[in-house]
Amino acid sequence: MKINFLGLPDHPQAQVALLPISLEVSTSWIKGTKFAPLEILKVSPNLEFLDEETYLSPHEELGFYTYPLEELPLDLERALERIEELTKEALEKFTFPILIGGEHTLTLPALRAFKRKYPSLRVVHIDAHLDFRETYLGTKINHATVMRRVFEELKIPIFSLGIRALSAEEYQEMKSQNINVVFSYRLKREFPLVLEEMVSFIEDYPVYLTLDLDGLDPSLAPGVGTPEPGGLSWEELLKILQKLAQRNLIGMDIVETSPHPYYPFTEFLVGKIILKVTAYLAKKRKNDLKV
Ligand SMILES: [Mn+2]
Repeated sequence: MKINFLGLPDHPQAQVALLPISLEVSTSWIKGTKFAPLEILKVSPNLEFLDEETYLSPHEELGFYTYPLEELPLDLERALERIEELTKEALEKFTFPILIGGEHTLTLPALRAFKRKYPSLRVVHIDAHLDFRETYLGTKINHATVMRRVFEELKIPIFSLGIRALSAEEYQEMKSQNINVVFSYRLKREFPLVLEEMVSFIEDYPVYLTLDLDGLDPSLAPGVGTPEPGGLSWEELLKILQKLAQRNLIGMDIVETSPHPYYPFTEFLVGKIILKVTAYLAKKRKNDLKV
């Protein structure tokens, strides 16, 4: 099945690839991330295509190509292989892939593909949870261990923001590995400083953003499986996206949306995030051309 983002035909010179990834194997509480990509694409034609801040329309400036929705294999290993293969293909054909999840586990196979193209890449991770457990419910690869696997297997430096639900054990482990963790309460108190720290972490390295929607405040993104109060505001998220887009952002994922049966707040929000980040990238490209 193919449903295009914004309801527009694929742009013949698209630079942005949207990959709907209906992965749901290990969700711990409210189910539904499997249906999120379809629901996000379905609501997206109701968004305005012009970004008011940059006054640019990313579908014209960069162009979108939406991958068809496909059923993933039920076996986790095979599903992860398929996600890696799709990401690899998107990286060959497009300059900016965005994976639309689906559960957070998909970040591991996505980054396996990104790491081959960008060996020096760094990851910015927005999440309420550290996702840094060694194992969870007896398995090593799932939404609660995914950042640990990214760090151990792929050796990718991580900067985590918005954290406010964790176990002492995973936090100690992250600290001992010198991983940057910014708790949400500190982000709120010292936001300009936190932004500076993030920028000095990414420097000019290729940077990938993994955005778990529960990193945002549930008043903004209620459609998640494990809502935690005290998350990032819309304005804080936009500042972070702007900073990343001004540097060397090369791809991202937006994961853990769990569609609400009656109110598609969170599905709209994901569409808006895609428009915002691509508008910022389009703006940067225009500025670069001017220099
Ligand atoms: Mn997560």
